[in-house]
Amino acid sequence: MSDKLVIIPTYNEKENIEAIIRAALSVDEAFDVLIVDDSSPDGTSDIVKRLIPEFNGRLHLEIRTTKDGLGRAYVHGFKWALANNFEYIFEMDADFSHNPKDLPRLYQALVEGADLAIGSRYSNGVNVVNWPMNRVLMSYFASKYVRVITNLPVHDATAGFVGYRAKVLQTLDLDKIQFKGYGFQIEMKYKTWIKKFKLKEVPIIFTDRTLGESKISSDIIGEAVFGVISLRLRNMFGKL
Ligand SMILES: Nc1nc2c(ncn2[C@@H]2O[C@H](COP(=O)(O)OP(=O)(O)OP(=O)(O)O)[C@@H](O)[C@H]2O)c(=O)[nH]1
Ligand SMILES: [Mg+2]
Repeated sequence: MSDKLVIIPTYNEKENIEAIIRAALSVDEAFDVLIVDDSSPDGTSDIVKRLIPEFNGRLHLEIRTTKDGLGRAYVHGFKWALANNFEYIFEMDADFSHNPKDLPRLYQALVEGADLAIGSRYSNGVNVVNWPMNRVLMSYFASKYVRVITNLPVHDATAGFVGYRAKVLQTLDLDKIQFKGYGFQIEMKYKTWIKKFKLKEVPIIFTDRTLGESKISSDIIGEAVFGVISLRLRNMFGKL
């Protein structure tokens, strides 16, 4: 087994799942892949099950019974990764917004001393392809907003293409991770930073999905907007 694991949460990704698995497992530095599927009604997990024998123990599947948000799916994946002794643990979407070919650069940042490597759209201008302008603006200003409220020294606070050293995930209290959607990405970075771990942004280009449907919703956005303020306040009062 490799010491590097890519966790991919899925909900109704039948159009993308086989191709993203093949792409992630064909990156040079052998990464294992864990799919965390929330019992997708479109049968995503059946496709994964069919592929498992082909990859000699490098492809793993965890199925959760209900759709419970990407944050919860990642926490499940993190616990699985720690229980299985992975040292380098990555988050990646199934929809090819994140290019699996960038995984080695995230990994390299961890090897060179970062505890959290962030695939960043905004460390070097705005590197987003095919997103409608309102999504780009919302995401860009969300990062600015997070920075103003929390001081978190990161240009892309909602980035979902990241890598952790295992010790970060061992240190954070995973059962206390509260947010389910975009807020989850902010919460993880903020908690990692206040524990004095080293964060490093690695520039990436983000491309909008071409297949399947987006799962973003207005309550996820609301959770993030108010959640950031509550994170800051709870930290001020020593409650994190
Ligand atoms: N297990 C699980 N995975 C989820 C859930 N919600 C989203 N995902 C997955 O998380 C990843 C990101 O979700 P997307 O729908 O692409 O969200 P997004 O990237 O904000 O939206 P788009 O940019 O419009 O695609 C994808 O791999 C989804 O299948 C969930 O509730 N449970
Ligand atoms: Mg997406």
